[in-house]
Amino acid sequence: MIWDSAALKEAVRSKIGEHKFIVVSNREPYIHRRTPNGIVCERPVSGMAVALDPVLQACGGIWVAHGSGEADREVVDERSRVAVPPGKYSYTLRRVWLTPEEEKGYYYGFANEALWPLCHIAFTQPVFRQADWETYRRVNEKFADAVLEEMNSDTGFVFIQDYHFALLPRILKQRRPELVVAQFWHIPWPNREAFRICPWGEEILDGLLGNDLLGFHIRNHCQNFLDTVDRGIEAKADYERFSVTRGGVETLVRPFPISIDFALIDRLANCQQTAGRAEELRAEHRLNYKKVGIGIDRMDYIKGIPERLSAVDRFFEKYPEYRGRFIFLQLGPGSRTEIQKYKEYDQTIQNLTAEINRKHGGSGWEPIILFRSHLPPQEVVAYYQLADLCLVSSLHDGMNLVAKEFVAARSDGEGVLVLSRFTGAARELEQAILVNPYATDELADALKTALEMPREEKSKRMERMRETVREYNIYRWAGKIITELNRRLV
Ligand code: GDG
Repeated sequence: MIWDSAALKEAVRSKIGEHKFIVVSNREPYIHRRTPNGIVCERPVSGMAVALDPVLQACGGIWVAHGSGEADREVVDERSRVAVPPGKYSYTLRRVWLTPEEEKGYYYGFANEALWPLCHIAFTQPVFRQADWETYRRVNEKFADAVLEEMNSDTGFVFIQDYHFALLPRILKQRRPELVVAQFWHIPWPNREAFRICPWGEEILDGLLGNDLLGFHIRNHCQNFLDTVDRGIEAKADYERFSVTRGGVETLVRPFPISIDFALIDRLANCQQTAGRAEELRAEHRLNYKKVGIGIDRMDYIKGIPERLSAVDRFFEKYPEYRGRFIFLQLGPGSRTEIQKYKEYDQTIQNLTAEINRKHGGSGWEPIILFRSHLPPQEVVAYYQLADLCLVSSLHDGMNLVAKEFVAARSDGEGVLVLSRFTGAARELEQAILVNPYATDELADALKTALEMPREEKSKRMERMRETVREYNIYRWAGKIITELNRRLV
């Protein structure tokens, strides 16, 4: 059976039934912004929002999230609630308001300067500030208040997203032990040696063990979590059942590889508008008669962007016959620019691009085009379509949705995926050219292999990967989690 939106809705109806279903995430599924034409409601581009929106629409649940849009306060009622999606009104978005200090300490500080580098082995040292930790704790309490207010005296499920809320499950369980609480951790879980440096490691583990179900992308992250718990806190890890028991209560630890809406991207890729836009982009960037490689990422140090640019540099050194014949496009928006490390990273990428373009470019041709802005979703697909290869060179990545989107956008069987071994996606997309992003020569050679791969082989590999992503799609991800949660309730 291939999971789709209808199958997911059916699963929700039969498994969640009369129980309340509350999703918690930092990022909201709908954002209200002011424009010269009045307030508009936008959808942030996020795989998680795409997956969970139909679940909430099917069961009329509640989504609790940080109200971060500049017009968010203008559209809510006195309880900070707004009905969404606009015009359809199937569920409630409950916004939680944070002060700039709270956002700084909880989001930029502890979540993104401590937990993010701690969980990714990308050799960026985490910053552990006592004040950030205290703010993180306070904000987790604040979200708990909002969730419990929404739950009222009902029974139900709370499904928490990500590393912004490591303490929330325990707080919820302390106040309402009968609730079924699950969490999905969208980033890797490191090995226990790496995790040991966190000054508040025990509190974080205890917080997470408030969950009935804790999900990671891959089995290896689950195993790392079990190891960390086994040595780091008074609890019993069961490697057979993949669970942890603390204080007599069990937390199931399971892999649920996240994915994309394959059918949606496939449809977008095959519509004429997208093909037209791809042609326009080819002309705008002067890509005609050239081979094209692309990378699309938030500018984040885990994505290995300088490493990939160095490989492009090495590629032209080793294979100068490609000068003037190959262009690499690095796309995607800036990210977390309030954090110094990210500002420096962005500067490094700009400098490196300029240096490589100076070194190899000439006669109206530059080897790298760096285009740092937020693209409309259809344009992302148009870029996937015009590329001969897509390069994902993350130093470490929980899953990486770009790799799966590229595959979904290539029903033409053309296009080669060059994929870092250190992504969760590499476990499923075995027919990609798998690479070590730290090995510059290996990466440079992979570019050549991709560009010279015979058509038949390209299309065979692509078809296998497309089958995988078609089946293991985002609806399956959500459906499997809901099925597991339901077992806990009955
Ligand atoms: C975290 C984990 C895990 C990028 N630029 C634009 C744009 N994008 C879209 C891509 C893709 C998404 O952003 C990025 O997803 P990733 O999975 O690659 O990366 P993270 O943001 O780091 O996500 C990751 C994920 O959570 C889900 O669990 O896979 O491992 O780090 O969808 O297409 N979209 C648009 N314009 C852009 O300029 N519209």
